[in-house]
Amino acid sequence: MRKPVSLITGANGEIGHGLIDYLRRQDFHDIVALDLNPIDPQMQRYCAATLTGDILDDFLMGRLVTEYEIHRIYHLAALLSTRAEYSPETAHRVNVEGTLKLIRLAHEQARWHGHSVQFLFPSSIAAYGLPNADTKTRAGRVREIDWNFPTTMYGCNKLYCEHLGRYYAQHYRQLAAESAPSGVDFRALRFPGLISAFTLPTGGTSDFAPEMVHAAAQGHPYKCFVCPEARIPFMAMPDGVKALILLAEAPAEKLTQRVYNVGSFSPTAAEFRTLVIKAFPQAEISFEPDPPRARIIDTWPADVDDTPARRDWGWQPDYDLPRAFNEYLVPNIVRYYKEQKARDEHRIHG
Ligand code: AKB
Repeated sequence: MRKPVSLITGANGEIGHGLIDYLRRQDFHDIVALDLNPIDPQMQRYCAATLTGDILDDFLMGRLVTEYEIHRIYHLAALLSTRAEYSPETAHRVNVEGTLKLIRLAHEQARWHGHSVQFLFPSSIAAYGLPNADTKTRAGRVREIDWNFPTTMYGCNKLYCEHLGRYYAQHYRQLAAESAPSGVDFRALRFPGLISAFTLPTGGTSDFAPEMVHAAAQGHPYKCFVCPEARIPFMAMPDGVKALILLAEAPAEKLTQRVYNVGSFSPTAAEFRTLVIKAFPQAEISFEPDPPRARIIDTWPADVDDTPARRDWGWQPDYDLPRAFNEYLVPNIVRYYKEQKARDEHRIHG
């Protein structure tokens, strides 16, 4: 009798670190962690199994079906917005074809063990596309159905996968002689820019905020690639993990939609810089906008309306901007780099 497990793809990424750190404290499913790179040794101890491989590898997908009884999938593997612009076709393969392979895995698993498989999908504010700064300002807090005109390959990928998941959840093989539910319980969040105290982002356009605070904590000068007035929604990583768990645990009958906004705080880059300087007075932070990347940020909303998430499954962020800095980011980042410096010195001097 195989034990039910939760599969986490992209487990070595920013959300993966936070999610495994949360799940290890819960007596829920065993964790199977999958990533293109070896799983962080610090996290391996919390996982029943760790796999290194590519979600595009059909042989690996076959192994997952035969070796595990998967009841929940957190599909975190993706190429983020900036990286995806340098390799749009690769991004499509990973972000779309990879997601379809995981949805089909969920479908096959559901047929095998007879239970629906929850598929938690991190969509993004990149699914929105506002045409210019004035419209962005007037639009204010956008709803899920507003401005779904993404201008990045990553945003197009995320929006399409939202529809793919909704198709499997609600319309799968609708013309079949004996139409039966797919067994895929797809649930998606449109995450804002997530900021972790313990990991640095790679390849995102919202990375300017975490990059700024991590550079300041290390005493490195930072040239911000967006304009001072650039404003998008952000969230402290613990709230990102909280939203995933709350959505996963929400009774199906409470959900009125498959895709939810979740919001927390929406500072301008200049406001964020002010808080970083307050925490690290010696920080050298300048603005040197990179026009193409700055233009992407201008297409993302200034803020999101997360009323449906609050109404349907009790979403409520724990961290506003001051608390995110004072209680999460600054104390943890300072400790993280102090411990890293001690590790480096120990490695050099023994
Ligand atoms: C990115 O910047 O690409 C991501 C996102 C906002 O989804 N962090």
